[in-house]
Amino acid sequence: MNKTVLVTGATSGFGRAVALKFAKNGYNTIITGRREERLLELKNEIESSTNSLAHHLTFDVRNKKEVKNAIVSLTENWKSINVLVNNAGLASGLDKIQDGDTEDWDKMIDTNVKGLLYVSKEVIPLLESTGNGHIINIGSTAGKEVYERGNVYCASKHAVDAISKGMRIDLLQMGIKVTQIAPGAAETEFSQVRFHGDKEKARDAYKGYQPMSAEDIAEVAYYTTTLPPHLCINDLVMTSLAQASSHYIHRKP
Ligand code: NDP
Ligand code: 8X3
Repeated sequence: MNKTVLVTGATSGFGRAVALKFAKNGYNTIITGRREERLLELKNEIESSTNSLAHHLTFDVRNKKEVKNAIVSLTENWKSINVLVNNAGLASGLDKIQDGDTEDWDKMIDTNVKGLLYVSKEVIPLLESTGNGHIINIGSTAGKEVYERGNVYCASKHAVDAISKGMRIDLLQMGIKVTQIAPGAAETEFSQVRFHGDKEKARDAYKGYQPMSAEDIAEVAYYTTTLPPHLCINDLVMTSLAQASSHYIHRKP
């Protein structure tokens, strides 16, 4: 029987690539996000290009009720989840703290921290029932170091770092693996969202070096699930060769 992965934020970037990677490797996928058209398109791509099934759930991770209703709506054949990839997230704005927009702050904290918690709360019982559950939380190098203007985004990803450690401790006796993947810069829609749709600023974020791709993150996320049952990668920081830390990116002129 196929295993099942639930991926949040599957309409774009890492989440989309992760869903496709797992589907290509025989997993049925539960794909989630707010943009339903994109979920339907991805479901179609998965089912036409792999032997796996896809089921989509459209909800906003910030809305506790929507999260609960979506997970409760799963039929029995989708209720045994082996892997949860908590990926949905965003940076909104890149301002000094004194210039920050409280709307941006709410979005980041509500999505990256509270959303991850709401989804985990509903899915953990389904993971436990499989006897071999695995949670992969997508953190960031921003959860390891703080950089200028990163303030609240960095705080939200530091929270993911702490929550991942807490989950690992609390879920120990349930035998659920918890892996945090903390990527550096990767080219997705991330910077367009961060700069509120300003495509030129988004492009500049990747100028002069080769960032990672969404497929790079998907490759590594899938790898962490291929280890023997007694092994768990707890925390994995990954960057492109051009990036040494949040502060050091080697850009060619
Ligand atoms: P994208 O903007 O390409 O994708 C973000 C995904 O998150 C989309 O599918 C979006 O779906 C979903 N999402 C955002 N807000 C919500 C919400 N309220 N409810 C449900 N889904 C939501 O960015 P990435 O793929 O790059 O980002 C994925 C994760 O990786 C994020 O957590 C990000 O912080 C993290 N990250 C990104 C890095 C990068 O450089 N790209 C580096 C390190 C970490 P929809 O809008 O349809 O709801
Ligand atoms: C995204 C990477 O460097 O913009 O988490 O914080 S960075």
